[in-house]
Amino acid sequence: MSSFLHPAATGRENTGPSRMQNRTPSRIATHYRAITSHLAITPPVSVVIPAMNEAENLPYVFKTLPEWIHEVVLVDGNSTDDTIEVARGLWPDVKVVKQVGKGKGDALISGFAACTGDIIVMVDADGSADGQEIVSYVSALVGGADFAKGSRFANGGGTDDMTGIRRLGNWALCTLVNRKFGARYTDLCYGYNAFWRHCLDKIALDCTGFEIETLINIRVVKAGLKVQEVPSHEYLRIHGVSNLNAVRDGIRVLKVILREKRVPKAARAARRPAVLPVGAPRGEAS
Ligand SMILES: Nc1nc2c(ncn2[C@@H]2O[C@H](COP(=O)(O)OP(=O)(O)OP(=O)(O)O)[C@@H](O)[C@H]2O)c(=O)[nH]1
Ligand SMILES: [Mg+2]
Repeated sequence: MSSFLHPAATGRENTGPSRMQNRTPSRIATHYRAITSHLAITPPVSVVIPAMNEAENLPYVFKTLPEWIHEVVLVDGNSTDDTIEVARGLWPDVKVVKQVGKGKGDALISGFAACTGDIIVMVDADGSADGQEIVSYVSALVGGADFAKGSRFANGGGTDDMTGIRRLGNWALCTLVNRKFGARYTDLCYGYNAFWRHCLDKIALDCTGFEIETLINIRVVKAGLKVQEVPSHEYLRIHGVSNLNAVRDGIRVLKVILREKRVPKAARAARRPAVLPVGAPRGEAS
């Protein structure tokens, strides 16, 4: 099988818009609809895509998104390319949140606050995630999990996009989280995950950078939520360069792990949640 996803047509000639015109969210929210030949669901599914200068990759990303999803929320990190225009050309009713702060964590927190679906899926915009896998995440959630955690190292998962040093760092940090928090994770720093929206109240996210996935993974365990790992394949970023710095961001992840071990549950519960209620997004949505 090819390691690359294939691009959708770009811009105005894309076939996506006409395909999307038949979607009516109110019908989606109250009726069962088939997402595979063997599964029909009622909960609306929101897909949150953090994107910073990903115009060239978006056609690959949107092409793989299933047509039954309720909404796409794209959080733009002050892109200097045509990220927003390309997104609107590919998915006309995309909700664009213009990020006020900085960092992937900040972007995701803003995007989660803007979601109206009951299920939220996080998908990177660099072409490394295959939207066809969303059905596996949703299946895990409707099957009883609170949090469907993507894993490149679970049976059936894989990665084309990990250097030796990153693999080692991810393994070491994952082992540390498992030891310190009693988790049984096979992967830690991976951006493809999904959860029921009500989880946000229990994990009160408050970070700005790439440590966001680690923070989520730790907080769901601390909150006693039911986690199911979903095997996932990470493809190569298609265009552009990574925003992640293995050493700098690895240290940030380590700091979060150590901080979370120190913070007692009660102190965290007393904190003001960084995720605002629906209808009060931190970014500017349009
Ligand atoms: N809105 C926003 N998106 C961001 C920011 N930083 C990263 N992203 C997005 O987050 C996603 C993941 O970032 P990447 O740079 O691919 O980092 P990564 O996937 O952890 O690392 P690689 O495996 O090297 O690709 C991409 O869709 C980025 O565009 C940010 O500050 N703001
Ligand atoms: Mg990436």
